[in-house]
Amino acid sequence: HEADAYRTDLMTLTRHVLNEQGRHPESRGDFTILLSHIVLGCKFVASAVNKAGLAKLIGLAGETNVQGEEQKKLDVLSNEVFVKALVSSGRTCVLVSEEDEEATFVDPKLRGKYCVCFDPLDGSSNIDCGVSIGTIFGIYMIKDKDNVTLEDVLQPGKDMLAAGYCMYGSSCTLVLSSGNGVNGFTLDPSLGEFILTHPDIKIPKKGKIYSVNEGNARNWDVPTATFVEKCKYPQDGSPPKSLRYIGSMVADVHRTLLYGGVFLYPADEKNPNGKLRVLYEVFPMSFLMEQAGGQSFTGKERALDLVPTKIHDRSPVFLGSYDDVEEIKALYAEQAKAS
Ligand code: P6P
Repeated sequence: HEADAYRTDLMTLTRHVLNEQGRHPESRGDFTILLSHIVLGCKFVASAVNKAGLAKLIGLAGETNVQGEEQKKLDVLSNEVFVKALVSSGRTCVLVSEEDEEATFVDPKLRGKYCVCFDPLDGSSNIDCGVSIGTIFGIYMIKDKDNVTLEDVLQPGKDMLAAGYCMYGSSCTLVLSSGNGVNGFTLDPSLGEFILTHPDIKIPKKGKIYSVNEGNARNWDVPTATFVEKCKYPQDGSPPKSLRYIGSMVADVHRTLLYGGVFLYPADEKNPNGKLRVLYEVFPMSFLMEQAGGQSFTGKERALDLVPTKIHDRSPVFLGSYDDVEEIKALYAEQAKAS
């Protein structure tokens, strides 16, 4: 009967979060309600993304649909869905979205105590060729509920309460941490529920994969160029590492988390702060990496120690297996000493 018990004892995301809430007896369940609204957004986007290819086929996505209305682009649609879900949760007060130039301050009547920074559909340029894309989010607690300002979303990443991503690929996988380790859930479309499939994810201490856009090699600084060279031509007789680069952050980070290795988006002469955004790409992924036993570095400091000055700030990022990032930190320390 063991097998039957397993099949009926489904650990859903909702149950898992309620269990986490149980760790905080004083909690009124606000965080649980907030997460349930984020999950609702993810389910909607998963369904829309899965239809995107079909929609394009029958002339819906990005063109006029049968009623002749201009069909919204998927990232615009996803952003609207998340903003509406987060506002209607009644648990948020400031929202930062990759799609919106300015932060959204929730109407005081609907305000809660959380700030959410998110990229509703990261990597959306990859939709048409079927490459996995995703939603990335990070959650802060506001500092003073009677005085809500932009400072509430310009906190260092180490003050994030929770972070996660939802990857829309061959299956829909939601990876989440609220500070007690990392758990992965897979959407069972027949139930409409996220089921715990990857409990307590830990990233391998060292990996055999490096993930970077080699097309930028001409502009790299010495430490990055040296690290990549060592991946290809190891000095210690170890086999060369494999290069895996999907070009969709959620997919590259998810592979790094499960298989180990290191993902790099370095600074270069063209982009002195790299390309990836601090609040809704670098911080959430760095939070998850640390919670899974890995680490994340900007070239100058621990990524989560960074204090953003503007909501769309960028930062270079080197994240993944603990030992691999240590190697990169040593190369940057050498450069700092030499300069
Ligand atoms: P590049 C996608 O456009 C994105 O924002 C991330 O998802 C991805 O990691 C990165 O940009 C890819 O950038 O310059 O290598 O195409």
